[in-house]
Amino acid sequence: HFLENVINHPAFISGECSTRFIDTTPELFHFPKRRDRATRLLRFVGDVIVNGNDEMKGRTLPKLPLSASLLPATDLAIAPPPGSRDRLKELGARGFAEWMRNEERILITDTTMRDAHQSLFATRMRTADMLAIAPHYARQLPELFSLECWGGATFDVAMRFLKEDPWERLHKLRQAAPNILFQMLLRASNAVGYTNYADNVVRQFVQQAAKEGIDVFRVFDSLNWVDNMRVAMDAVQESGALCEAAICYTGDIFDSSRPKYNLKYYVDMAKQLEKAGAHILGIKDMAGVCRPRAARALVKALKEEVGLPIHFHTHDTSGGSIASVLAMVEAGVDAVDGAMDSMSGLTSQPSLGALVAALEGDPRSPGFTAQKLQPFARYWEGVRRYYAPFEADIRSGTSDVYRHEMPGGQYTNLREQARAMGLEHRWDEVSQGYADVNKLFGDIVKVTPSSKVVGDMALFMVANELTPADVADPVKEIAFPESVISLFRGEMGYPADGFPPALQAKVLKDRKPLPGRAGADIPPVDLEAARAQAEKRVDRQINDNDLASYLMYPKVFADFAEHQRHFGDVSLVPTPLFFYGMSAREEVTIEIDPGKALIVRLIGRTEPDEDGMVKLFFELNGQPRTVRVPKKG
Ligand code: 3PY
Ligand code: ZN
Repeated sequence: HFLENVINHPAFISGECSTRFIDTTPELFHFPKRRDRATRLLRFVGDVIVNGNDEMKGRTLPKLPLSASLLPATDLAIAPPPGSRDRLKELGARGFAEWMRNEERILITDTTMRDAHQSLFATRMRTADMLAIAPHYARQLPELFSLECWGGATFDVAMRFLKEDPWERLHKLRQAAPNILFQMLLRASNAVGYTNYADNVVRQFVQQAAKEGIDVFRVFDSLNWVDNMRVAMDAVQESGALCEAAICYTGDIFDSSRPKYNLKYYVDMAKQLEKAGAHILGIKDMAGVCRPRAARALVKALKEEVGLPIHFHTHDTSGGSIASVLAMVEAGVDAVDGAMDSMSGLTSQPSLGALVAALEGDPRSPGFTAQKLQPFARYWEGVRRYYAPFEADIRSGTSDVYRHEMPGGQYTNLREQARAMGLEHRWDEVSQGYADVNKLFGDIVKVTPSSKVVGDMALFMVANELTPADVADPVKEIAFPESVISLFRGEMGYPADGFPPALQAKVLKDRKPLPGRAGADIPPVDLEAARAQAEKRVDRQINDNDLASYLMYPKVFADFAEHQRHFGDVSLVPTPLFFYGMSAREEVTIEIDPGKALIVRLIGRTEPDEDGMVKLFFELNGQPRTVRVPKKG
């Protein structure tokens, strides 16, 4: 290819090339993309075969080989019918919200591609598994309100652990399902990160996400502080997308021992969000603690006091969430979240099949039958098996969640953190610690990132054998984790009633808390300077999506870019091959473009030579290829 490039180059043909021609003509090194891609992907596959996927270190592998999951039978040659996204385009955001309020059908969000896997298997679901089924959703389930498929922890995990580009995921899904609203979870000033960003970084992020196809932004603040939501909410409204501003539900409105989270607290917050321009009001019950009686009372009060359509999100951690959803439906909620049966329950959302079946024949039925969901549930069941090593070892729901209030989306991730610290066998202490820390911190709203801080502190206490009394003791020296210092400094905002002053003083020592909103204090980032810095770091030009990734997670983005340079776009590799490699004589197809496939067959391998290199013999689309891989460790 190099020689071909040289002899075809116009400078070479015209004889204008000097002896430095090769040094000064970088395009000579641009080889046909496909071969380059194949080489890099084979290098990746070879590495997994020889060294295993880093992600699987120390985990129990499922029984191999895993069979491919069965897709629904859909005629993909037929164009998708109009769906909720077409309605948004027709009516605009306000008109759409008005339509929602007037619609008798209950509107349904499927969270399978975001919160369900975040909550069940530590956010590890890969793009390939979503992309395969997306065109089936577009054709068979156009009645859905939305697909929650982006944001929350998926952004970070995609780059950090799965080595794939979250923007590419969004872009490809958008092409595959153009008619259904795409919904993301946005942590307001924390965007998709764990601490407040500069206001202009939050704005840039929202603009890019809307441009790439997000239609509904569920915006929340981890301490329910509306002032900290305004920048993100304004940016969403400017983009033309639907701004769903959420109240995070904590405690129990009927628990008189915790009066700060009473009905008035939520109604007041909802009114503030309405005033701030929300199109939809979200009730985000991230831990799944909103019981049916509270659900009914809450929707009734909110319907009386605010004019927005209401969208309920909960988790099934207790096992009782479907009762809360049905109570809300009866009380007049407009939209609810659920997950496909095989991706529901436990710390995930309640089952959509059960919900739809419960409403069959009801005036509020969503407009499709539970039966229609079965092929989707079957597909996801097969996919879920690929990720078995990431699942928490839990057999049932637990109503203990009413005590610890751990968000469903955090549960498996915190267990992962505990595992990484060698503390998984002390999980009971960690969950008790979580409840204790909440009390120490003044009974706060716990959702990312405040929940992450509570989790960090609980792990810290277990690892260091600290009791709540030790933490509160003003004379006992404690080197608090960074995230705890950051929380008490107000870097993630403040709860309505502030933090307990004695503990705040102990945590901060001589540091001063921020006087107001962190975003007002953080100077705007010079975006072009950041772009130049990122380009230098990854040694290539970057686009606006890359810039947003870099601004969120500079190191994670740089590491991911390095992986990509070496191994190519590994999101294309089928999940069983990605995690578990392949055995001799096995044949796997990697679809690198629609209709373009690499058929990879492993013929054999050598033992490591004296330099530790293993030779792997493949057949790639029938042609022999050898890959040399260093054996690690
Ligand atoms: C997230 O922010 O990732 C959450 O899922 C919060 O519930
Ligand atoms: Zn959730």
